[in-house]
Amino acid sequence: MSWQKSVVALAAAVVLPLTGVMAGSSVAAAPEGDFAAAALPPGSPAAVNGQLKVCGVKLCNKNGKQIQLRGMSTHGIQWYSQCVKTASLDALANDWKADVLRISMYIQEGGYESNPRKFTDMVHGYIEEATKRGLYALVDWHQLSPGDPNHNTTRAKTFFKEIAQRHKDKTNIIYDIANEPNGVTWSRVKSYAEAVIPTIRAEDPDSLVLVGTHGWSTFGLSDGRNINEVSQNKVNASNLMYTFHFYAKDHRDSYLNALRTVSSQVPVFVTEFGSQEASGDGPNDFTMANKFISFMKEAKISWTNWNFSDDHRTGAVFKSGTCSGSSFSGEGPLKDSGKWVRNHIRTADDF
Ligand code: IDC
Repeated sequence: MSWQKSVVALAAAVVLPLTGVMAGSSVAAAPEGDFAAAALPPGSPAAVNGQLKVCGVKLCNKNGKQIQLRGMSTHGIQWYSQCVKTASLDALANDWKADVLRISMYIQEGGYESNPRKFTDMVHGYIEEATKRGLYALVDWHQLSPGDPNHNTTRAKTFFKEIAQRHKDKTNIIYDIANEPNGVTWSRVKSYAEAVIPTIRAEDPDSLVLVGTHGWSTFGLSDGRNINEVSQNKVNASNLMYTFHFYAKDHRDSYLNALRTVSSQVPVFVTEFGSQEASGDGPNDFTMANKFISFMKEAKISWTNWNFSDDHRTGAVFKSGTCSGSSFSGEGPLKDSGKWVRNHIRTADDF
């Protein structure tokens, strides 16, 4: 494929060393405009599909064709930036043939709130790296604890305003404004979304925005709520999808049934899932995970898997120690979950 050749050429001429991105230092010091505005390689997933648009309860590309995107989520970039570098991103684009990179920026736990400038610049850098490789860049505002996204509304507006201002001319940005609301009602999540989305749309009016749902993005199921609460009280915004997360070993058929129901009611993007327990660890259940994968394929539900790191847990795709090296292609560096998900990403796209 021609875009892969251009990716190789581009990789050889990387303008912004990723080590700088990781340290946040040289990027932060760079003057405005030094963020080499990357172009999408012709024929790449993001070039072929262009600006995404919600069509009914599905996701459509620029031509109005229903599509499914598949890819990986980083681990928290405050902990595992060493896994998001030239060689690993090349493997994700060229060997895994992914369509989308979810950039997981925690807010607490040593994330954004501890150094907004540094983390915003890291995200700018990763967006350019995703763009060079023809991937969609899914910017994940990874609030988790506290679970009420309103705790971070002011920070979210500041962050997303700058991200949208800088990248509004790109067609491959997806904004995920709340990773996993929890211990909070749906109406509180809805108010948060309605406060933050106008900030993004003021800069980037046609963008695709995702919002997490209550109960750790389970449409309230994990909080013991009725999953119809969302469809009965939708966020007042267009071009919006709701997110659903599952961990197959723990969540099983009841969550699969919930996903079937909610995805027939509203547009759904699965921004996080694993084949293990909800801890992202423990035994894989590939039989159950395959049931979810088949359904998402049939319903054209886009997904990103957790996670693209060498953390010791079973849900991290790389074996421990992989990220300090430069070999990320093939099955060699992968744990079982990595082999499994790479196979599910490599199969032919539907666009
Ligand atoms: C886990 C990380 C782990 C970290 C923990 C708390 O793997 O290293 O200590 O978060 O931040 C989610 C969350 C995601 C979790 C993941 C696995 O979005 O942050 O990652 N998970 O537990 N929801 C369900 C599972």
